[in-house]
Amino acid sequence: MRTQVGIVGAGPAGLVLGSLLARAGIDTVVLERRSRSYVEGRVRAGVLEHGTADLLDELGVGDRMRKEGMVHRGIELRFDRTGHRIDLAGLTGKTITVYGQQEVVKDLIAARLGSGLPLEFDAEVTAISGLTGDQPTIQHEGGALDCDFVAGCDGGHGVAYGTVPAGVLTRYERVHPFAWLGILAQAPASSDELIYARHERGFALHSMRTPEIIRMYLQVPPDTDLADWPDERIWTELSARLATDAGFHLTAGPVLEKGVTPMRSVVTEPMRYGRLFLAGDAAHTVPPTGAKGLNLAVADVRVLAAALIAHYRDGDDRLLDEYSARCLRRVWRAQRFSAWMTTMLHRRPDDDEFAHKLQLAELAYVTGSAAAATTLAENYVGWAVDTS
Ligand code: FAS
Ligand code: PHB
Repeated sequence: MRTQVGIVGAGPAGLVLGSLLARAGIDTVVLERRSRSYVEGRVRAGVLEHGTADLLDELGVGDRMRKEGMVHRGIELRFDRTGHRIDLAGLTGKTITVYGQQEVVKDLIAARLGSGLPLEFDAEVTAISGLTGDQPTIQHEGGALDCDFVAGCDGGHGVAYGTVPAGVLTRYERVHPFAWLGILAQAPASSDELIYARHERGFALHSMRTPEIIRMYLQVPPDTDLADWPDERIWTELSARLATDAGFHLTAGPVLEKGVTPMRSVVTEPMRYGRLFLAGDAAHTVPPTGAKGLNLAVADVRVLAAALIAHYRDGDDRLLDEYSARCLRRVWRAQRFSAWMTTMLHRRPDDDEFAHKLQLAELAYVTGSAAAATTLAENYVGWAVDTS
């Protein structure tokens, strides 16, 4: 087979890139290791930045998001048994949309298959060659795909990164001394907005997918075994960490899905090698505290799509040459914000009492100062993507 852009991975990065390029008449093939049902069943991110939601509308895949997604104008930071609202819309004029990543992926897959564009499931990419030439080849379970460019959108455990010779790329990594135990449960949301709670026992997050399905997370040790966390224990711990003097009540319900996500911060530099462009989690991972993961992936491919379109339409490679530096400025900005949110809200095992007091002082400042709250709000709702 042959195409102009070979895309490895059918997550948000690969699917949004395929959609952006299709709109410009550029041929792509998306190769996905897993089955369609597996990809559509993965429960991951839940918060769409303002710009991400608008892009899905632009791509013609926003209808269900606008119907089923929930527009939120604020979030709550909870500490010392008291809630403090951050007025995202009042401070930035922007909102976020709560709509599960798996729903975004379903909408993008349906649109791609509906338009008859090639999307191969169960087609694991095993090798990529010729990246320093002008005709790379992607080897996958179904055969070989010749292309002009390869987009490595294969996530944090993909193959693209490994096809680059040792010593060319630099990986900056921080492994955090905790993980998130996440559950999806059939229960009405106990709050209209997201609650990020800092508690002596550890961090907790109350989010949701629909008014009847809630998504919640608990900070747990990194080596946590799910078998040690029966539903009863999860609900008890969540209630303890979210408790307030005003008498907050967390409504429990049947747990539909649970999993433990390790907490890592990773950045790969540069995000390009010859004809290979890394995008999304293939290039970087952020702790989910700042709700940046999916949104960063979308921002990367918006720049990559603009660059590829300029190449094919005008023979102009300026944006391709600037791709990595442009994306990395945004990636490190998101890393800083995610690290700040994570440090402010999580209990590190080696923290001393002074560190705990500093955390509380930080939270009191962020919720007590318009300037500090604006800092959080403008990063949380997301920044415009410059593709000029
Ligand atoms: P993805 O990982 O989504 O997609 C990569 C795709 O490439 C996958 O479908 C994979 O099967 C495929 N692939 C891999 N190797 C391949 C190969 N050799 N050949 C072909 N295909 C291959 N972010 C948040 O903001 N909030 C959260 O709560 C949150 N929770 C998360 C929980 C988990 C368990 C994980 C792993 C991530 C979570 N994230 C969260 C981050 C997540 O949302 C990512 O940022 C987002 O999926 C990034 O999208 P992609 O870059 O497209 O990568
Ligand atoms: C989610 O709803 O899955 C979610 C929301 C906010 C986060 C992380 C995850 O920061």
